[in-house]
Amino acid sequence: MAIQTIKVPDIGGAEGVEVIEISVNVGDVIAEGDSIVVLETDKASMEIPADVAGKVVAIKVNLGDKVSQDAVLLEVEAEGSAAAAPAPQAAAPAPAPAASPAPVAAATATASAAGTEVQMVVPDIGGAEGVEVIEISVNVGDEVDAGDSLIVLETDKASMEIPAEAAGKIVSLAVKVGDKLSQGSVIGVLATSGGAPVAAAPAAAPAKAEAAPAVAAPKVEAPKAASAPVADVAQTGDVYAGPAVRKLARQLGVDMGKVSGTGPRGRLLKDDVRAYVKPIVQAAQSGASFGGSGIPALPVVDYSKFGEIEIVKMSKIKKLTADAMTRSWLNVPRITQFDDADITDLEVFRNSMKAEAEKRGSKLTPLPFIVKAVAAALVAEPSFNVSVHQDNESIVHKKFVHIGIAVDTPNGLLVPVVRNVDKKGLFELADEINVLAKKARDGKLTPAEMQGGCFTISSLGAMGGNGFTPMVSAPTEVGILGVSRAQMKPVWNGKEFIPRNMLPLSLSYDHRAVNGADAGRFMTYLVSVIGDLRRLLL
Ligand code: CAO
Repeated sequence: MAIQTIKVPDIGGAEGVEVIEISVNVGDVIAEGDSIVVLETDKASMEIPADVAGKVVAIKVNLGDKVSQDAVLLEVEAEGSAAAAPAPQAAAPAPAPAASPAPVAAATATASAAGTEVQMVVPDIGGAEGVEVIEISVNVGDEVDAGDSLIVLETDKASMEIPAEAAGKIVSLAVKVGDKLSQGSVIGVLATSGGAPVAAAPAAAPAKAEAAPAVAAPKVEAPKAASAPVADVAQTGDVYAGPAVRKLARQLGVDMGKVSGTGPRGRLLKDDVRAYVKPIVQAAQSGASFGGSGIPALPVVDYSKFGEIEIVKMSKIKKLTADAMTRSWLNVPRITQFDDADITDLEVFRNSMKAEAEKRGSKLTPLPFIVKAVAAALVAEPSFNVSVHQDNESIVHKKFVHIGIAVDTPNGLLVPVVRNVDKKGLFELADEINVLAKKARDGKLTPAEMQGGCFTISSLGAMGGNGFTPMVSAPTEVGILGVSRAQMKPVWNGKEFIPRNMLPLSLSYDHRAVNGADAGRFMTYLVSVIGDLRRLLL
């Protein structure tokens, strides 16, 4: 078996660079290009890749050692090398693996001044082409100092920050995460604050680039000038991590900002990322529903211990409803307000219209009246016809009035949406509700017929009850009106109690979007319209 050594390659002339991570153990089988150790200066960290595949038989450095070019890092029993002569590269200064383009310290963004605005471009990055943008460290409008990181690029083996060459304000950005950049690619425009940028000036950085041929050897010791780019920098924003750790975090979808680093000076290690992910995976595998908000899972219960049971699968609609309700419950701070509407006159009018309705084939229940009154209230109180925007910083104001009607079906709850209710008459609404309710019960509603609602009405009036607290259909709707069973009640008119037909209403709303005063106005207006339909004409 031929034992080969892996040495520190050309690291741009840096001397006494600290070993901060040893990524392999004795006995590990490594492939060419695998990261074996991580070295770090005060400005940059770099992974040293294996230039030989095989089994690690000895590790020749310890954490904290200071190494320079040609220092021996590992001894490897090279793959398939039983009878082979020692590979020449084992003794020679380690050449760079072709697969890992060099993160080369190079000139910072060159700029062409146009007044005080300069274009920021990718400097010489050692000939690497199509290097991925993994982070954008600034936003348009940000003030930056010379040397502040603008973006982070990453190859398979290295990441590098591209710093601003001058202080100023970011005017525009021309790149996004995932873009592939090469030398000269435009990053954006900077309005420099201190006159012309110093881009063309620093000789140190270009010189560094020239000194480093486009091979895989990582370069360190970025020039100290403010405009100097930094090769393989590990500190990005608040996260201090090497490229392999960043890659692992990205693959697992981990937000590195949430992981505590246990490496030297708080550096994030692969083990830190794994330790963060492990309990989440374990909780998911145990069948627990583990919400992003850290909601404790419900305990598993064996109901058969208490008596005979039968387990029946939920219908698809019931499962979707369960998910939607849980989402709403967890995301929407819901308030429910109660009131009674006097429908005595409405009922007199409705009964007077029954014969006419029957003649035209319509069924006139109290529901179309309530739908029409809700539409009028949404128009009169536009602060209620809104949704919280997904950016959680804006409110969506709707210029249309579409109302969902909760329909009980054998398969579960469905909510078809009646569009442009404010523009429709009572008979038209009654007919449309009947058609949609029938389609719902027959399982014939299309997805489009259940989308776009501003508000829902859930009528349990035919079944009974004094009131309930309906759930808001999040995120698209802001409120829902629960309608319970109308009853004759004694109402004080200032002189005496008189019998009135009172309809209990429960208004639930998303308190992120609507405040109590708006809801109070909405409910008062709604009750007044239901109580006196002539108000619809005002
Ligand atoms: N008080 C007293 N009686 C009422 C009433 C109320 N609030 N609402 C309806 N009624 C009466 C109707 O007038 C009708 O009586 P008549 O035939 O004598 O006129 C009877 O109850 C039956 O009405 P209906 O249910 O056929 O019609 P509707 O227009 O009231 O409701 C629909 C239609 C589709 C909403 C309803 O059938 C339905 O599915 N409701 C269930 C909604 C639901 O499941 N909500 C819970 C969702 S969870 O938030």
